[in-house]
Amino acid sequence: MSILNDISEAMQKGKAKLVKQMVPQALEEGYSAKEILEEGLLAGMNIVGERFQNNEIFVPEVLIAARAMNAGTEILKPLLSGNDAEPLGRACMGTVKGDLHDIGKNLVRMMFEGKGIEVIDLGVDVDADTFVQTAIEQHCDIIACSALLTTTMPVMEEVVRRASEAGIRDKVKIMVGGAPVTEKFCQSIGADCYTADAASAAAAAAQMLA
Ligand code: B1M
Repeated sequence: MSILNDISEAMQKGKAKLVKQMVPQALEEGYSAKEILEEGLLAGMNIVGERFQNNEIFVPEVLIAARAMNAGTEILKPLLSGNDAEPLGRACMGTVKGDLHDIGKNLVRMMFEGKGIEVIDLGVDVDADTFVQTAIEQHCDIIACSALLTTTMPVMEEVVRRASEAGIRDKVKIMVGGAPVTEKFCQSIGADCYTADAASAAAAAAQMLA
């Protein structure tokens, strides 16, 4: 069994300390940060998601697994994001109102920073006005919204509407993403860009700013 499986299992069990020990070990064994993220941590989180959906585990277990996941991604952060790129532009980013999921948003942030895009991280449970006011006050080129719940996706439409009402719609690109979000949804609400994962979100953002 590879250390990536061990990382996946430790993450699923919420063993943050073990994950913290094994991630550097996997790097020493020659696995790349991307392999550790995708085949270790994200693979583990997919299994957690399935078990959660099947009512085999419940919110507390998912929460400690999420903490273990964050412990691992913190170690990988400098490797995934790099730090020598020239600033390309500025984005404000958050998980929308009513939604507390932030693992995906944090990955998107890391990838944006890796492309040299400054990120103002608004955290979770962010309302439409906060996105728009921050974009105005901090001169952001991009508003990036993440949603993991079907019930919170409509906040993204509100962000687009509030940006139009505030007169900044032609100055700011609005990006949307998260597991339930689709290209069709993005188009239906008049946002500018949907991507399925963090790396393509950063690539698309960099392209829009170039
Ligand atoms: Co919740 N949860 N959760 N949860 N949770 C889901 C999302 C769910 C699908 C589980 C399930 O039933 N199978 C389900 C949503 C159902 C739905 O709406 N369709 C669900 C539910 C129901 C809930 C609660 C309502 C449960 C309850 O209380 N009864 C509750 C809601 C709380 C709230 O937000 N108000 C809840 C709570 C939680 C925890 C707090 C326990 C925890 C979150 C901890 C945290 O984030 N700090 C949690 C977790 C961990 C999950 C699962 C298991 C994993 C989510 C995750 O982090 N995935 C999830 C099941 C699943 O997804 N399989 C589930 C890994 C992460 C890297 O992926 O965020 O999708 P993701 O990000 C991806 C892409 O989507 C993309 O990039 C990333 C990959 O590169 N991406 C973007 C994300 N944002 C982007 C933005 C972009 C572009 C791409 O541009 C701007």
